[in-house]
Amino acid sequence: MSQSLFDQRVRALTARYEALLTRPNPVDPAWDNGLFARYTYPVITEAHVPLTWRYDFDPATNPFFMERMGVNAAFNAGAIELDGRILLVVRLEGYDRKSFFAVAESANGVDHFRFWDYPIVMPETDDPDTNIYDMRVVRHEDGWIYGLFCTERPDPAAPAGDTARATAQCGIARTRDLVAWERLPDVKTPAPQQRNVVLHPEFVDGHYAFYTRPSDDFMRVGSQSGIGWALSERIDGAEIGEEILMDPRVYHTIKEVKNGLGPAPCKTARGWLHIAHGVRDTAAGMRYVLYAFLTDPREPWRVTHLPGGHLMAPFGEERVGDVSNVLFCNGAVVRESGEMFIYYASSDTRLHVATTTVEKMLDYIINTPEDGLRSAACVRQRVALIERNLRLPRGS
Ligand code: M1P
Repeated sequence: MSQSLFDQRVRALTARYEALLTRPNPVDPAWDNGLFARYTYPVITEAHVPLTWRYDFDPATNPFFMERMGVNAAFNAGAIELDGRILLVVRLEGYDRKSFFAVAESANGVDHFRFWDYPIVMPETDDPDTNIYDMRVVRHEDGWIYGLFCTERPDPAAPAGDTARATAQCGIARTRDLVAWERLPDVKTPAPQQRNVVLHPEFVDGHYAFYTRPSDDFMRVGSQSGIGWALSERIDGAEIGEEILMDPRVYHTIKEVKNGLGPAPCKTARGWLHIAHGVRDTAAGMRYVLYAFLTDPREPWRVTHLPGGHLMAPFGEERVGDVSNVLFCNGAVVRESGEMFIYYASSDTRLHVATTTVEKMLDYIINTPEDGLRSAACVRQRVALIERNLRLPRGS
């Protein structure tokens, strides 16, 4: 390819990239449930990844200006507000299937997200990670910002020739600015595997407190029962003893097969507001939806309000992707105004935002009936609602 064709191609791709990054993201008019707004476009996709991370710009080594190192997906992001900007620690997955973290920044939290110059090079422990993903970013009252994430390695107990069996544990790193990260030892827990471990933002009885999701196996939680709660004296070499089961899996609900906490909970006047994911089995595979609940202000492991069913489920195009029928959330930001940004990924492929307020979320969580657990009980809840509505004076 001639130099001028090469330059033309660079200019065209750069222009297309800039148009994507500066595209406004209006509220999606197709969605209106009074609780949260969805937006027309995902906030981040693999196409938002800088061209310099994917292309070799040197005509001598890349004469056709072809993509050298593709990125397959951009999803499951941790989130934090820092100096008035919304920062996402996005899970990027290369064509090589390895996930890594990269920070993207936006002033308004719904569009114009732009990645920083380099992805995060996460330091390793003595036991190198094969894959790292799904960071929960937590500003702790000890002054540090922590990133808790899943570290995946081959299972040393796998039978010879089984190259797919993996183990999942919780990795921890801390930072002040999301640029320089200090890796701490992985959390030690009694369970064979852990994923979706989240650090509570405050000390509890002078201890660091963790939400856990113990599992017997990489994909299946087996005999383990749901979201747990546990304390550790230290964070540098955190070791969890007994886990209290705080939010169990329940037969024939949205969290029948497994569940896991999303972002660190946010403190409200009525208690700790949590977002989690629940998983059920279907003939087409597992379906992941998001749900919300409230826990006691002083005893954050004690659930006080748990609406039945999902808060969010895959909608429209969100249903389809690398792992279809999945919504997953590990990041949310609450601004001082009470505005809440829920960053959720669809089908392990792309990242979206939903916006609401803490006031609306509390109304939803406190006033939505709990799961009746049986068809008869659930239909009675609905009939009660209909009866109350029909007793109201009719509008003109
Ligand atoms: O593929 C859906 C999700 O599966 C896992 O979540 P969980 O451990 O709760 O099943 C994670 O690998 C997550 O990254 C992924 O989005």
